[in-house]
Amino acid sequence: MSGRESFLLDLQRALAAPPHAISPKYFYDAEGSRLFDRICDLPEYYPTRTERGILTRHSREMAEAVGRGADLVEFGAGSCAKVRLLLEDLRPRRFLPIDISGDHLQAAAAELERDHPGLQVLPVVGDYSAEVELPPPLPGARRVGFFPGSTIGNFGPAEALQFLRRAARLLRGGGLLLGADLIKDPDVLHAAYNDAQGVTAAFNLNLLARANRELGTRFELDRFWHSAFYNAAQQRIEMHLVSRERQTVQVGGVACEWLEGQALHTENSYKFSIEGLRSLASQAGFRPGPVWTDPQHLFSVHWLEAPEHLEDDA
Ligand code: AVJ
Repeated sequence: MSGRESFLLDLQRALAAPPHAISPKYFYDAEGSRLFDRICDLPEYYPTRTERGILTRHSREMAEAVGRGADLVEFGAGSCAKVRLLLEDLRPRRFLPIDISGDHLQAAAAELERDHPGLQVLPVVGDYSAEVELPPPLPGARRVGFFPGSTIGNFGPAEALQFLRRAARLLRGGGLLLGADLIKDPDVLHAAYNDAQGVTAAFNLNLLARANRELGTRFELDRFWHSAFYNAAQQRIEMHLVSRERQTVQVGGVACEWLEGQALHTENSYKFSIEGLRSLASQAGFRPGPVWTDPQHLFSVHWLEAPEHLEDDA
């Protein structure tokens, strides 16, 4: 099925019946990727800046844990900006960035290769939350995963466990360098997803703008508002698109009704405790190693070793 077809079917399904939820992967067309890059520069959005600080400050220790000359795979590489902070110390033999946003990825990979002659960069366009086909491993190199940005927080607990189980299998004999956002003052979280300039709102609403571009729908963006709040019981930020009024929108020949105040759930962003994340990783078959964090304990980066022989290798 093409990307367009799956977007259409998923959107129709989300609008037809509760729970009215759609995967956040649909945020990332070219425009959405551009908006996300702008989010990363916002004063309120601490995760990117904080993680970059951690990677910069501790790259040498990370290289010691991870080992040099790896066959490095990044899940959801986007602009490939973060791996740059590690390359000098990590010195991987090859870099395989995986991302769903094809054009964005190809451009970023080309730039990276230009800036690092000698590094082999092989972009893989695909959905890392599903099974992706990777080129065969480099003979003699350990496969190491890099999953920064707390993108793992987009998964619910069961899906996160499933993702980590697959990653442990894919990376056995190597490991995973994983960024995870930490549980903190809800006011800080709230501000990070409700920025003053409205970039996060535009990012959220871009889901409907993208439908207009790709699916020929006629969503009027000003008839919806961006809602983002911290759900403390579930330890996650939730984002929703809420209808300001009662309305009907045609989606691929299906009339979709919105009641006033009806919400389409577009994203979860789970927050973690260091211990909670280590225990999840252990359950998935990893051996949790060193953890690096910032002085304010806003964000964490974990080295998770994937043993050669997994216990639940079924
Ligand atoms: C890319 C999933 C880590 O959850 O913070 C940013 C996405 N959504 N602002 C996050 C996002 C709204 C981001 N992740």
